[in-house]
Amino acid sequence: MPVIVADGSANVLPTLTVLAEWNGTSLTSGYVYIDGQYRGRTGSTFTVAMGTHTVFVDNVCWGIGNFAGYRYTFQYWENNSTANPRTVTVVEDTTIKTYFYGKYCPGDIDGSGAVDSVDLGKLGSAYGSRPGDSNWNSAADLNGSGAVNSADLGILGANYGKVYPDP
Ligand SMILES: [Ca+2]
Repeated sequence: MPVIVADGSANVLPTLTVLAEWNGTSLTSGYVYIDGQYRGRTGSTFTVAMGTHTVFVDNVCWGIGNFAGYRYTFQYWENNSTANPRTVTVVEDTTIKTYFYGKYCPGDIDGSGAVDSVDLGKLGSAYGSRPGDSNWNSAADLNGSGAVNSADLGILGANYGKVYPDP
């Protein structure tokens, strides 16, 4: 539903819903940026000004809940575009969808297939960050909590030395 602006004017803001999917399952752990600002997770609906916007979905995110340990990589949008960020013109309530590729590889921040010192370095660089921070790295948020902290270090430590061959 459109949202009435609470300033007494008759302006009505349209909404933009950003969905994500892997293998037919909706993904709610992707990080959505609209016009460069972090707005929230995939699967959410955001109000935007009428007009053209850039939408970026973080290239890597980790599953949450039943999908913990799955590293998701951006693939393409529903229109087959791989542009990320992409441009979307919103004149009415609009839904766009992105498709990710998922792989079970807990701790493998850089997607190399092994959990090693490179991953530890990346976690260290992003430690303490949240989306929007200059040192934020969604790939280092191993539990998809929206923060890189000791819980992520624990996951990395528990999986250190593991190797995940490509299927
Ligand atoms: Ca985390």
